Amino acid sequence: MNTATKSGYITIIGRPNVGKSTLLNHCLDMKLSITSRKPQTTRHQLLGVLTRGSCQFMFLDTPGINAGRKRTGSSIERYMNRQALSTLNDVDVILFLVEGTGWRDGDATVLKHLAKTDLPVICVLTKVDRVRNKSQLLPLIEKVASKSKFQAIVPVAALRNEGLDMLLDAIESELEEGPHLFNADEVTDRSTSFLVGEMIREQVVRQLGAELPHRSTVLVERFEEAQDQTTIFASICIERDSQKRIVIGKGGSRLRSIGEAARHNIADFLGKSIDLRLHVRVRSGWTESHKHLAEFGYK
Ligand SMILES: Nc1nc2c(ncn2[C@@H]2O[C@H](COP(=O)(O)OP(=O)(O)OP(=O)(O)O)[C@@H](O)[C@H]2O)c(=O)[nH]1
Ligand SMILES: [Mg+2]
Repeated sequence: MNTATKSGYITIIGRPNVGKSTLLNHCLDMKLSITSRKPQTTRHQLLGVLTRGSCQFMFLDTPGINAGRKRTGSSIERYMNRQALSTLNDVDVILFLVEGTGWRDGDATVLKHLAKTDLPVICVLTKVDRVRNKSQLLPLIEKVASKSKFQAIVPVAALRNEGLDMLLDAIESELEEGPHLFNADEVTDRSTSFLVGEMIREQVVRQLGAELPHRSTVLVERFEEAQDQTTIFASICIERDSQKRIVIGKGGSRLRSIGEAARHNIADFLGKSIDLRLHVRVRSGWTESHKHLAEFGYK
């Protein structure tokens, strides 16, 4: 009998909004990473562990890589690119995500970074449920194949759980024998407080207009445990006083709606009743200040 186990780190890389976090969540069959229709939703590296039979997949979800912002970008944008690119030095397999609806300039930017490594790269064509005529995928597969050497090119529709087993098989065949580093029931190394903060930020990103989400962050201050309920105190931090009324909304309606949706997801995740006390605070210039970035966990 062959009792050898396999394990390895797999980074999920691609331009913003290509479907990285959704792919991670559907591979894990749980909502670990936050997602939205807006680009630049993910800000931090996030480990998600899947143990399937004798193989342990240690996925790293990453922020979308942006082009040409090295000098002009804000501190937070540079932080996000670093979070993604730094994974390229430390993994066994790279998943390079491209939308099944077509190749874009942003994909070429990401591919340039991949050219610097000689790790195995699997190209994942995402959201193929949006491609009505599947024969349209063939020209894209040919185009992608002509750009670089990929171990495999795998179409998936993560939202419908299509293509995921094939993808996992392709990854597994690239991984070497090795011990499992996590227990089978462990999913991440991130703290509850980090995950709770992300679930609140997800609603900020989803419920506020285009600009504000990038100018705000969430600070989880403390948990108070009672017998049948946990009270969580957290703040949404913004840059300017004038943004306060947008976050709070008419008669507090927006803040209530953000809090209610986040509370629901947090209660689901923790499997217990939650009271969420949400405040809005102004920290001017936090996206530019190294001190504030560090305080908010952007190290
Ligand atoms: N139709 C369809 N939509 C998808 C699929 N996968 C992701 N999406 C949608 O694409 C949008 C972006 O998904 P995310 O998973 O947040 O993308 P991301 O690459 O993590 O984005 P950033 O973190 O901002 O870089 C969301 O609205 C998802 O619901 C899919 O398989 N099919
Ligand atoms: Mg994401």
